[in-house]
Amino acid sequence: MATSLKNLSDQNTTGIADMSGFKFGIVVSEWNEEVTEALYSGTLETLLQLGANRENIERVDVPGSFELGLGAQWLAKREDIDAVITLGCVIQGETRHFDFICDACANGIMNVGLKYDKPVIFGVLTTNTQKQALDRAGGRHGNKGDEAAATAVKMLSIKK
Ligand code: DLZ
Repeated sequence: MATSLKNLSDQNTTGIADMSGFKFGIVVSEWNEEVTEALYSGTLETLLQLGANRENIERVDVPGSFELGLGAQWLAKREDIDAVITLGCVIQGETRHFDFICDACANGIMNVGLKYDKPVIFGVLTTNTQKQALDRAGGRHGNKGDEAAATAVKMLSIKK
């Protein structure tokens, strides 16, 4: 389903487990900072709303979305971290850079989750314009950060 048909902040979280004892790592890309900071705000707020403790949420910043996989690995390999959420925003430019960054970023993030057997969530917007990104970072299509947080919580609940 296209995001334009679904509000990213509308998540069904019925039946989720108690999150107070779980530790979350959040990796934030500095590129397109206005967008990624809005994603971070949504992620943090939603994790707290769903029962996570503030002291159990740790943030790591990386330069760009290409580096999200490695940042996620640094957190996922730690025994005390239960789930990692990656937040980034890649906007289409004039060259093929977009494709390479998106491919590497998505594959890197998925591989970390499979390698460490932990939820590693893809909270990355890949859009044609900055407006489309802002629409999905707290704008008219909700906030992908909310979706990413809810997904981490759902995956931990399933695993439990
Ligand atoms: C270089 C680059 C470009 C052109 N665009 C973006 C972008 O839209 N979003 C993003 O997160 N990062 C971008 N980057 C930076 C790359 O992710 C990466 O940090 C650099 O290529 C260095 O490895």
